[in-house]
Amino acid sequence: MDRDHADALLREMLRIRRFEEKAAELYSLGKIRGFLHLYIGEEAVAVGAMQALTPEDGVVATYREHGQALARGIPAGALMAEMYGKANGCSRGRGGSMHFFDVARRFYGGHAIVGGGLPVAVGLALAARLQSRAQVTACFFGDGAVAEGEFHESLNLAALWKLPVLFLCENNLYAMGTALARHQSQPDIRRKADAYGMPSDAADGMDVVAVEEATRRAAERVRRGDGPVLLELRTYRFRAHSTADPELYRSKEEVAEWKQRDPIALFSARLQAMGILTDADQASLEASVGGEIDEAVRAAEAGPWEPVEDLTRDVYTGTP
Ligand SMILES: Cc1ncc(C[n+]2csc(CCOP(=O)(O)OP(=O)(O)O)c2C)c(N)n1
Ligand SMILES: [Mg+2]
Repeated sequence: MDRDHADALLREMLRIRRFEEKAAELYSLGKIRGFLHLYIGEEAVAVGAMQALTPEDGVVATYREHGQALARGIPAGALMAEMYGKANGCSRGRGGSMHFFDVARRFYGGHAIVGGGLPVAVGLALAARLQSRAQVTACFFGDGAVAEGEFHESLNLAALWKLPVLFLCENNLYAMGTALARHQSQPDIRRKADAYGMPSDAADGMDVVAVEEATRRAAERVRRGDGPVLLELRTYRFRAHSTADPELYRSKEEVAEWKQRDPIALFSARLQAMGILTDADQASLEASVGGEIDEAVRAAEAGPWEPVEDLTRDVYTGTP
């Protein structure tokens, strides 16, 4: 493996991990409020998949989107400030953790409604087609979203119209407290694409290289103009669903077993074994990522609150 690329993958995963650990700490201090869905354990999915996308491609994600936003290049300070509700946040402090948005980077949310991003992605792909723009729209969604009508409607239309959508299912086995096998008659998610005549694939979501390879293959296919592809990435979240979750639906042993396959630890061990990462490299990477996160917190702390006079700006109200 090319050393620079390996470094970049490891750095991106570490940035997400440290950013979220800090966010959890700030949440317990009351600096961040509302919901906070951590991606810890799933970093290889966002980082691996993002390698296959160009800046022209669109990205749609869920409320568990800190990883995608960071990997897409939205500055950590703009994300931290968003979670503080500050005006220098990427959504001007109006969205918070679940609603990151950045038009310039073609990052179209952050969607709090389960499955809500799927029709948006299909619409973006249709717009790209109508405007003759070569653009793939990558749509991340959870295993819980496959139970939603929007999932089926979106796959159907995208396949029927051969739209350039890359459907990326982050299958972490649970939708809040509901295990996949408790809500799906067919728990093999990729097979759902068969009903729409859509090609599909699956990859180990704890292995950043496997995710990158599978996403590159799928994205190339979409780019050729053959229509959408469904790619299932099998992963696991190490933390609770959100901030208030006693985790009674899974055993500590199961969580511990998955932690043996921590995507960051796995990848750095692999690089060490290949002789392209030393302990000193890892320490300097940690220091540089730590500095970036500290800087992000400073930006959030120093950021301005939106002036009260602006609070009704962009608020949609119907006329009675
Ligand atoms: C339409 C809708 N129904 C229910 C909820 C409440 N809810 C929030 S997250 C969630 C679980 C979704 O699980 P999954 O899609 O697997 O994503 P994960 O949280 O595992 O990343 C549910 C049911 C919601 N936000 N939207
Ligand atoms: Mg899930």
